[in-house]
Amino acid sequence: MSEFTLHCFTESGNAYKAALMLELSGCDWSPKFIPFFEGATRDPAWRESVNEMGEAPVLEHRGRRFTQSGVILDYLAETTGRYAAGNDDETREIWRWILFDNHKFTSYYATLRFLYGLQNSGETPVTEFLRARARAAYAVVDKHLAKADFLVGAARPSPTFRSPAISSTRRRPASTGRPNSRMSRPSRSGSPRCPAGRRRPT
Ligand SMILES: N[C@@H](CCC(=O)N[C@@H](CS)C(=O)NCC(=O)O)C(=O)O
Repeated sequence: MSEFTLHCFTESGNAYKAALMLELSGCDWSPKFIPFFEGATRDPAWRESVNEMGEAPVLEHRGRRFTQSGVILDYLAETTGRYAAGNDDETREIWRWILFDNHKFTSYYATLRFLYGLQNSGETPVTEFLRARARAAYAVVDKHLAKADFLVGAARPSPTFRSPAISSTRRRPASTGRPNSRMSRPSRSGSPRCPAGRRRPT
């Protein structure tokens, strides 16, 4: 059994943040597939036993359970010592970008991607609203990255965990809708496949 278990599904950008961090940190981990599109996270029993908030991702480690991608990244950085903040100022900087990510990219970009890319809503006033805000958020990040290699910790030998967080929302164009492979499909043995984090994300 792996040391870490990540409840996830492949279309989830928030799960991807945690999966990427686990891979980059060299953790011994395995995915536990959430049948999200069959409504698993709305099931009261799932909420009772896995996450009362009804969201992916969920990380299990040594009998403890963690939810919220930012908290999961924070826990992994603390536990592994990889990509951690070097001081209090960096900690605050990381949380500043984590909160920006959760607000702007998850609520605007991820919702746009869900409606337009996965549900094929077509262009609507709602998608236009979301796209304008997502573009504005990307512009903020692009402007910051024009001056630095990483959002936080540019001068350090390795980036902080802020990078896995943002990378999940930057990994695909907005209009993706094609089925993806790794975290969603059972393998031949019946267990979910492990995301191949060392390969390029699609
Ligand atoms: N703030 C949360 C957002 C998690 C989230 O929205 N996850 C999506 C999948 S990517 C989900 O499970 N949504 C279910 C819902 O909102 O009902 C995090 O960063 O982990």
